[in-house]
Amino acid sequence: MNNNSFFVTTPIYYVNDAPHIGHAYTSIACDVIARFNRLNKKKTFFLTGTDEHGLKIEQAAKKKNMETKIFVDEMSIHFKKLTKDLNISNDFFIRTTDEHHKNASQHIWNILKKNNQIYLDKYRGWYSIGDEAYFNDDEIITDEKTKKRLAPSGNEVQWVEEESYFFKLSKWQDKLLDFYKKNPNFIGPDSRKNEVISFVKNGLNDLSISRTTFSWGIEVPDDKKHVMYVWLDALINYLSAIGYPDKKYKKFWPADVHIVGKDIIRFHAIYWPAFLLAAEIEPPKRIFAHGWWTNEGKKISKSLGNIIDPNEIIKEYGLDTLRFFLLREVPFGNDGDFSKKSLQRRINNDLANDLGNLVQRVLTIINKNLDGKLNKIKQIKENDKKLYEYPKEILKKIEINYEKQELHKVIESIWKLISEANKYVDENAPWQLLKDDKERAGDVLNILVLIIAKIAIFLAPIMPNISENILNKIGLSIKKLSMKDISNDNFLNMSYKIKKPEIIFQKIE
Ligand code: ME8
Repeated sequence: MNNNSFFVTTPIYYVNDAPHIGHAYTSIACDVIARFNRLNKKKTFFLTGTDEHGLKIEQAAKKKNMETKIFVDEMSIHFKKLTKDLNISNDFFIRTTDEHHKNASQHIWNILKKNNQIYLDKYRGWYSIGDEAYFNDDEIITDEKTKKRLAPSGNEVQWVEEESYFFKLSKWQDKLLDFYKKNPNFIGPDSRKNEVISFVKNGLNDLSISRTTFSWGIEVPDDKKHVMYVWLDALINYLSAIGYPDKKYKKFWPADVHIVGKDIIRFHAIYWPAFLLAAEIEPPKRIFAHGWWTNEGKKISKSLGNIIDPNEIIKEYGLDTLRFFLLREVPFGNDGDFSKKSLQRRINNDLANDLGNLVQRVLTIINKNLDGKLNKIKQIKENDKKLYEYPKEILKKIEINYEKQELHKVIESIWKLISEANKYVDENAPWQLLKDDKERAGDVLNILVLIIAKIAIFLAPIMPNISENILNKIGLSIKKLSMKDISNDNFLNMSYKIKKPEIIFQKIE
């Protein structure tokens, strides 16, 4: 693996239903991480896609009276369209019904078999189609009213008894614990890490990895009666998408980070490294599980009829606003509640008052009073230094925040910079200086333009359109800039005339 490469993934989403704000959240977070790494000059590969096999999807197609393949083809398009609607910069969109993916999955199966990791037996136990997961007796809850048996997620479980291939997961318990110890950054945030480790410490059962009672899956090599368990098939997408089994997959493998929701941490932090170690493939470097969004305090679910369609929010408030809100409102890793009230508060305070106001007043003064012209800064005074050096100071911190997926801290740092810049405007009162000391006024305003450009560079991964819009007003484009320019003070185009800015963020009454 190339040291300068970076590989980030979203989960691949089930196509049984239309995408909603939860899917948008993970994809946007990964997009921000991918865009930052590209701006930081890493050779980046950003993967997303759809998970198209399994009983849940077969049943969803049946419900619609559609042939399963036609159904998944149609549903996958909605997810692909969402990546466009969200301005997601993915390098590839994998579908698990792709031929190449099927071959890669069978290839791994054969290696596991050759390595004596698989045996044939009979599965007797609980299965939740909603979760596509097996559960132990002690995990099952009985609903007092309906007497139905439920998985911890609330999904109903069914009793399954059928011939099945098993993966010798129990054998990996100690090796996994050892792996977590040697790789302390493997699971983030820490709260999730502790949860996973205590689950593994409680003991692992061998895992059923094939089914015989339905056929919508990847065939098990040499045993056509069986299809692979959908999670084995699904996890392999992270390898097949970058070319596995061809050696070229090593250009990006091991993945730098798989970003997932907390609902699927167990599959990623336990099953996935166990499968990989058993197949003698290096596990990914890190799994990060983010929290869960509710809608105005309630669980988001179809039966409650409170699914949030990201496109409706985009239509009402704008795409970059949504991207910003999701990452600003809740520390990445924690649960969050989506409400229009908090969205509007963020727009009025953070975007209109802080960012919008800064850009607006500085560029307007230059446009009105200096004929839009910039000059080289003549003298940096003592009281300029704090603001002038601030971007360089936070760059290192922001890089570390990105490495730990502390996306909310990235935004916090940028907003401290914005607040410093606004304070500097107030303290230096350039409108007054224009009357008293024109040269000093020019310096103050040019320092501010430089700072605004750097704010826009910092914002580019999070709000790509807004950032480009700001940069364009000062004759720049992100296409010609990188994170390195945060430490560079000479990239402003002095022959450019600052345009009169239009209002970037409208306050909401
Ligand atoms: O689990 N809040 O697919 P899936 C936050 N196919 N994130 C949410 C969310 C919410 N309310 N709802 C969904 C699968 N998500 C498997 C993955 S990967 C090899 C296979 C996001 O369609 C979150 O990232 O059920 C969650 O983990 C994912 O969507 C689940 O998507």
